[in-house]
Amino acid sequence: MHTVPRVACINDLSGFGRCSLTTALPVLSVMGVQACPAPTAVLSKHTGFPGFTFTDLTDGMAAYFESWNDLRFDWIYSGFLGSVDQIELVRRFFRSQKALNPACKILLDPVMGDDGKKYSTYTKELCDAMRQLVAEADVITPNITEACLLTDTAYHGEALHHAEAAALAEQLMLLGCGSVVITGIVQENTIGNLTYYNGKTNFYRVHRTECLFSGTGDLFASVLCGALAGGASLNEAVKKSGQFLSEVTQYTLQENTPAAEGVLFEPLLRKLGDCLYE
Ligand code: PXL
Repeated sequence: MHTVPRVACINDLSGFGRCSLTTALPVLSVMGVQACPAPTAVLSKHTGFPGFTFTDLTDGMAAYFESWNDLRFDWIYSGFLGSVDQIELVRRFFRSQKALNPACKILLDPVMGDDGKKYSTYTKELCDAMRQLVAEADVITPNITEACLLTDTAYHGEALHHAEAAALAEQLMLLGCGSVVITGIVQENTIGNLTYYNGKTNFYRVHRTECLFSGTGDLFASVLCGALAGGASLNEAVKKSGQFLSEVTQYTLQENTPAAEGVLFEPLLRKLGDCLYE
């Protein structure tokens, strides 16, 4: 591992709305990790706002990744991907980095939808391609909507018993990934994240806020990535991410800002730097 862990962050850059790269970069930096962005698209605002512009960057991505073949990454963190071609380019990048450095680990957040609905950009072909990409990952972080889409399971809301979530995680493992974190499992006034690793499940629950803010999945995966790249175990990393998300959503709720603007993580970001390389 590098003295400062090095992470390739494959995600879109949305100019407004606190998601994808504008979340990943500050979070990883404050956690003592070098974040190297590979933008998949540039949007003026995320897709939850009317009138956003979208510039697809697929055409430049092969050369971009090619120019990184003289670098070694400790982790690759991949998020929003907008086309089947892009998924294929990312799959090749995963493989070339693993060939260069077998210790390189992959965190794949299969950003496909939320709250029972696919994002407008998500077609059946994209779902199929994402399923194949999951097979390459060491850790995946689907929410319940994404877990259902990936496993062709009917979605019945965010409330799941432990056994139902564990069964979903087992289905996801069959796709070929190394471990699973299912995020956003609601149980009464708590929200939990279930890990499945080495045949064992763990469930971490925190206090739940009533409001759904956009970008929480990106924030969760970014903190998880920072902790993992810093050497935390999967269970430690999930605990830390869940606790941070709980604090930040409670703070955001108090401030009463529009949900589409995302969670106000900036005033609390410093807290993530308090326990570097635990
Ligand atoms: O937070 C997920 C996400 C990432 N990237 C873009 C989005 C969204 C959610 O709406 O629009 C561009």
